[in-house]
Amino acid sequence: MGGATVSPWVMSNLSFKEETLRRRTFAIISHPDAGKTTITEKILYQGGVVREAGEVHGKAGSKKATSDWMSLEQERGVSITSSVMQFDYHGLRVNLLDTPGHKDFGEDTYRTLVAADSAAMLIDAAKGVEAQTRKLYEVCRMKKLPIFTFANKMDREGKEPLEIIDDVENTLGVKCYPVTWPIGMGEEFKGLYHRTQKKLYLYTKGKEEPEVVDVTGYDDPKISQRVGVSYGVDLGEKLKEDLELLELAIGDFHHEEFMEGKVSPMTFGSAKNNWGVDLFLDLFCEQAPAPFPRHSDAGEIDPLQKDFSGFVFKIQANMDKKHRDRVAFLRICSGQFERGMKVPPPRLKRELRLSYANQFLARERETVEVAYPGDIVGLIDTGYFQIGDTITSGKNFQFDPIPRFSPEIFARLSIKDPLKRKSLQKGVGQLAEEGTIQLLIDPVVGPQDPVIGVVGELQLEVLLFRLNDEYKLDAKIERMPFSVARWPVNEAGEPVRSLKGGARIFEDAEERPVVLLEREWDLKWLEKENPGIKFLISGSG
Ligand SMILES: Nc1nc2c(ncn2[C@@H]2O[C@H](COP(=O)(O)OP(=O)(O)OP(=O)(O)O)[C@@H](O)[C@H]2O)c(=O)[nH]1
Ligand SMILES: [Mg+2]
Repeated sequence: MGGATVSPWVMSNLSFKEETLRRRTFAIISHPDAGKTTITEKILYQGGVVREAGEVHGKAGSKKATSDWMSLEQERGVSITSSVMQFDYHGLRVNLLDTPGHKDFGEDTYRTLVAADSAAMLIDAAKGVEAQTRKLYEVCRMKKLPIFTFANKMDREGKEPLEIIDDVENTLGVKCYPVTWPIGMGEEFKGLYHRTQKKLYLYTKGKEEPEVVDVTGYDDPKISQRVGVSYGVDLGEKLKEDLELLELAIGDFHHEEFMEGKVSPMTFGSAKNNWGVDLFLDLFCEQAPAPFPRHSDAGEIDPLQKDFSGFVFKIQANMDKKHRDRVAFLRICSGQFERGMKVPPPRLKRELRLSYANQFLARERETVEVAYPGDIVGLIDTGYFQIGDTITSGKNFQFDPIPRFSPEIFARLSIKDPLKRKSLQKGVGQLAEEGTIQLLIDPVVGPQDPVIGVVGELQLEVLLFRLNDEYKLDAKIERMPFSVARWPVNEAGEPVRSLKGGARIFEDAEERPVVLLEREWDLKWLEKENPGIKFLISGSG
């Protein structure tokens, strides 16, 4: 781990309102490998949180990325689960969420986006807008999240900057507003021109700190002298041509258009070399919104209202293998959170005291005394909370439900040693509470060989790895031929336990009946055979 040493968590003299208004909570999204974890590391480094930025694909013994804390993530250099980090920057308290790009972990990424107030979209300059970026962008659009764009990997040969902008505009339908502009690319990447500051940032290989040069504008002849010629092209002239075209094509920047998701402020750089990351962060600090009102079944909830409220968007088992604890991640939406405060717990009659709350730096944690809207705290949880739970200190209401994905891949888990069956059930049960795998019981076999449903193939791999790593269980999986799971309910919404047509009925962890089917087509048939019965895509509606 990159040495999380500097604590951002100090008591301040600011008022509740001032504290709330200085919160900025954002998620980094993109297709796998665009560089999310790498830029997260560099941002934490800029924020003074880690002294040395880790490397994502660290060889044994070298630095590891702070936000990829699971052992499988560190081994493979792939993010599997999203990670929460806090730091102070330019007087703002930033909550940063690194997300996995792979579609098999998409559910985790979608939920994390619900907890953010804005998003940063990374584009690999060589690849342009990739499939998963497009999907995640659409989720941001639906959630009305303002989006920043960072075109990464300028140290590699890639598309021309105007081409990248065209790609973003055509594929995603959002206008780009570049604040910096790259000069050269790949081996010949010289630096960035900052359009509003009228400054050149010149980078040298092996050095993070740029040389900063004041210029009169993009047409300053000084630029050509400094950046020279590459492959017979005068890079200063090229900058002038690019920006002349750009100035014609884009109008002025309006903050409202950004907030409405019509324009995405954009910067360029190389996360790996830490080039342009500070300029991105400065732009973020200038433009990113403070927490805004959140929609609920009791109307809009203003962050500045005094009653405390928040929702659980993520549950993580075994963050600390030694303590086997479960952490419920709570996004605070209104009011002040205080350690030890009493709240009526969801679903239970008894009051619940929120005693053990932590702020996180990926896995590193620190006890929280107070937290404000926009903050994300981890509640050490013994099983009270579920994903989507709203927690309030005032009158009861529910924030909008968090979408669930329906599993499409099913397998039976077994373990050779009969003495370990109980631990297998327990382990799988705990991991299933995270909500990324669905635990099902075959009524014929009973709980001993649990059936699991997942959205993506890689989740099966992660499950086996974690059972081994976190529970020392060497489980085997046997694939089952199903691809569809549905929760049958009658018109009153009550679970239905017998169906016409001989479908296989299993039970989920809450003992609700679930039908598993081989094909989507079987579902149509089942619906015809059982009129009046609704087949829901998840147990929670
Ligand atoms: N050349 C170059 N490589 C980069 C840059 N940024 C990231 N990389 C490399 O790209 C690879 C993927 O980076 P990650 O940060 O793990 O990507 P990610 O988006 O977090 O990937 P997932 O979490 O799996 O979705 C790593 O090998 C990085 O070293 C860059 O600016 N230039
Ligand atoms: Mg990553």
